[in-house]
Amino acid sequence: MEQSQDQPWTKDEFKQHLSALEPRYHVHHSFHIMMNEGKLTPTQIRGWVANRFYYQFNIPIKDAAILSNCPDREVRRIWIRRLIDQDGAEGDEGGLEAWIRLGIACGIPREELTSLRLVLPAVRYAVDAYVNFARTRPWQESVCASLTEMFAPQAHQDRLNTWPRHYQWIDPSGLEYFRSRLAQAPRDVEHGLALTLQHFSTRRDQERALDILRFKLDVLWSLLDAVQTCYCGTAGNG
Ligand code: AHQ
Repeated sequence: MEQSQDQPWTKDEFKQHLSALEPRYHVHHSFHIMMNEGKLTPTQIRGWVANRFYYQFNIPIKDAAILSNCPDREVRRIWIRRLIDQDGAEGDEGGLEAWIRLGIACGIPREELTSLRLVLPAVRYAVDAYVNFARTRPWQESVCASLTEMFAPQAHQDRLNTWPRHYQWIDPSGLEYFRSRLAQAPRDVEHGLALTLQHFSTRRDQERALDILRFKLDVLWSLLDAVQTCYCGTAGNG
């Protein structure tokens, strides 16, 4: 029987619609493809690391905004793990420090990376749009926006598989951040997806969830557009 346009999708159907947005994920951006094919120069790699640091730097700020908007203690006590993963805790330097070490391994001194001097205007604009979204939208919408990470484990694995071969000038110890996300991202996605499937229950809400994920996919895509335009002299693959 033809499903009516306002009939909610089942959870499986909803998850399939979210996953169907994968082709818009930034691993398919020409900059990322060139990266995995070993075609980037040290300057282009450093440009990506320095600009992606602005995204990484803002992840815990974004997650703190979600916590501040969320009245549900059960959600907060799990979501707070994300801040600790990035900011670190006793005995664990955390993801931001690991990304700084990636920068040092690629030849970017700690102070130069953390000064944010290398961050491009369009990267700042895209990342700030994501943080402001998390500050101003209901926490459930920001949880949904984090689900681009459904597609991230393959991105991290690709880097671990290709950088040591293609970029032998980078000390492999600098790749620790990618290794750390192989376990953390699926754990985070399991929680974020369960919340999204639970809180976006009408068909209208579910369609809104797809719009939110498209917005976040555009944030990641436009970050690479800016890096490619600046460091490769060409726009992305549209
Ligand atoms: O390292 C990444 C990370 O910690 C997060 C958190 C999550 C969010 O809350 O939006 N998204 C995300 C992502 C990370 N790394 C990106 C990459 O390609 O290395 C992928 C990115 C994402 O898919 O949103």
